[in-house]
Amino acid sequence: MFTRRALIASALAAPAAARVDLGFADNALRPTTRAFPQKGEMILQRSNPPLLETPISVFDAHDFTPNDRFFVRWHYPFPVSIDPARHRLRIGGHVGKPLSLSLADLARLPRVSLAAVNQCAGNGRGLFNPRMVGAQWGNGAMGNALWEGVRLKDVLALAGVKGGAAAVRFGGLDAPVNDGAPDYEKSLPIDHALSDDVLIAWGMNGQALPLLNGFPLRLVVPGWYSTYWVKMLDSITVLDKPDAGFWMAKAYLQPANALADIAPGAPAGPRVPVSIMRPRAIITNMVDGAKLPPRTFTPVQGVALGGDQGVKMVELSADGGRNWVPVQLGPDHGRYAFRRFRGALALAPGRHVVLARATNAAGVSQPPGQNWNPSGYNRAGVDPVRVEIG
Ligand SMILES: Nc1nc2c(c(=O)[nH]1)N[C@H]1C(S)=C(S)[C@@H](COP(=O)(O)O)O[C@H]1N2
Ligand SMILES: [Mo]
Repeated sequence: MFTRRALIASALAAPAAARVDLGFADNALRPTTRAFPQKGEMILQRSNPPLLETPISVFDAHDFTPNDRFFVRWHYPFPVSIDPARHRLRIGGHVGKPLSLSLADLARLPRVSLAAVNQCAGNGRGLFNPRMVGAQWGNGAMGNALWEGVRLKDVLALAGVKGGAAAVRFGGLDAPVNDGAPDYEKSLPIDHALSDDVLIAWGMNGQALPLLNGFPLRLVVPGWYSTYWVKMLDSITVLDKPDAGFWMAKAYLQPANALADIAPGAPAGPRVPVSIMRPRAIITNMVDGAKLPPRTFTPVQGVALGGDQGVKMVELSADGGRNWVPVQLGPDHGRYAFRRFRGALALAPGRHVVLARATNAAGVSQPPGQNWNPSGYNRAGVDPVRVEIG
């Protein structure tokens, strides 16, 4: 006698027995677009609000990522027409004198320029295994630019930060789609906000910021993930207690340990806001799965970042990490910038896995495996590149 459940089970048994092979590599479909204003060819992750990724080949050709190839990430819709003459930056909260500053007001302060890597906290999320929800970035949600503007601390001094300040919160012109969704606001602890290297920038690689990268003003927080680099900056609020808002207290949290990792499926445990980037080396002249012609020495080049410290060393391995050889580093544009590297490996015909590993000036290096976490933040492990010679 058949129960209903048994009938269903037997009906499913036959088709489920055959293997389904769709014949395409996971994450292989990466369409590009040239449709976005002030942008050249970009990998399209999402059109609205835009998520545009920089093709890795762009990093292979430049120390400074060109503005028209620089990645783009927005959570919410933003104005697509901005009159810089009418833009105002409001500074309020726990200050002596609330201010509303024009771009001309800001330009009267001492000017600073600084090279720094802007990297999404989710850069490389699409390379984790198992995968998690969120934008399936490859390693192109990052870029290096020369940022020009003024020091945040000089702007805060104009308003006069009162004693007992705990944090500084930043907001931009973009706004949530749904009623009640929290405005995109991020904050820095007061000591960090008052440090020398945090900038309010209007310039990027000698030009105005592209609109998609935050025209006319953005925060630059060197060494920290770009979730803090608030674009189209129009409000700064000094807080007398830590920011309890959604984007600080509920979003962009990672496991509270050095590598921000847990075993896939393990309980999340205590979490802290993402902050300082970790050292990474990304090979840019060969893609994973490449077939390459045999050569005595196969060139391996790429870009490295050190987090909030300079890059001290990049090493290559072609034997699974048993032996590492240091490679030559390119020009030093400062501790927060990309450092390009160039080396070579003697690779015999056949299959190889090429590894590149960065170490920063504080001696922090990349772990061999992936630092998996449920949101796919802070990817820090060595990214293996599989190649076939011959
Ligand atoms: N106003 C505003 N600023 C923002 C965001 C945003 O959604 N709105 N996203 C942040 C995140 S998560 C990233 S990764 C960077 C991306 O900077 P970019 O688009 O200039 O590359 O912007 C940051 N600043
Ligand atoms: Mo991001």
